Amino acid sequence: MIRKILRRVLGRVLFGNLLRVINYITLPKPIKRKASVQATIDKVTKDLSLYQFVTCPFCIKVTRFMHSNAINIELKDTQKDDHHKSDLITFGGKQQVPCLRVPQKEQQDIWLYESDEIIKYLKKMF
Ligand SMILES: N[C@@H](CCC(=O)N[C@@H](CS)C(=O)NCC(=O)O)C(=O)O
Repeated sequence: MIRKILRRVLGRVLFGNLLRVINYITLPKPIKRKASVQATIDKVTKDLSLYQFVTCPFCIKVTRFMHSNAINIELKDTQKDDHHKSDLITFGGKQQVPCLRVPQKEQQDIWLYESDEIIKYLKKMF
């Protein structure tokens, strides 16, 4: 039983880290925009945050998309920081990552789960 759990956990850690390395060495170059256009986009994304952790394949999918499209969003690592993890559970509703937090001026923040939905949202935004 313990062996089984150990094997599963170790497998996940190894797979996650392998994916992380492959992602790092195959990262495409980000698109280059005019400085003024990039500044406008940065202004829009300045208050957004992505709850994630580095060995999560679904998070890598989203951060990779952000990287290639030069979308700068603050990353909040839920494995390294317990505050981020508890915020995600308390306000977002579940521990699942990736989750994009979109602050709203006069309403409750949007906590957007599901990597495909996050990418769709970012594509629509730009
Ligand atoms: N369908 C989701 C899957 C996300 C997912 O399974 N994330 C894992 C980490 S790789 C997770 O947060 N698991 C913990 C949980 O679901 O509570 C997506 O595409 O974002």
